[in-house]
Amino acid sequence: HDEEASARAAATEANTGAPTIFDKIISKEIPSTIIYEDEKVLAFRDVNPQAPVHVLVIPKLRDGLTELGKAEPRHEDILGHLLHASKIVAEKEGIVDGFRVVINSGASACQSVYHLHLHVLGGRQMKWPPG
Ligand code: D5M
Repeated sequence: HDEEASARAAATEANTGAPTIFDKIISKEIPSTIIYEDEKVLAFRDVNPQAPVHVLVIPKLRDGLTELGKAEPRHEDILGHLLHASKIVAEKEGIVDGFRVVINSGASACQSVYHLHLHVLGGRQMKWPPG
């Protein structure tokens, strides 16, 4: 329970709307392994993979989307674009026949980076319910 409490505390601490590490990944100041990129989104491998395939898909422009729980009607287009980009990533990674897309929103979900991101996971049998 200590571990859970500290993950939750770190997630709360991180939720400031300040720039995140993903800005530096978008600007390529910090290297990442890019799987897919277009004018609106960037997809790159997660540094702490939870499955053989674990890719993050993010909007290049955060535009207030620190977390899914902050989504507004103006975000509908980018939200759809991110979901479709996740399918392109799954195809490119050879897991389109079985994959999972996860969005952690907020401290209770242990979100740690406050720039919306979709986790694309696959390459193994996924379990349900998730933790
Ligand atoms: O997921 C945030 C994810 O971001 C977590 O799985 C690690 C990943 N991460 C953090 N820093 C990096 C860098 N530099 N490259 C790639 N991936 C990174 P959350 O849903 O917020 O818990």
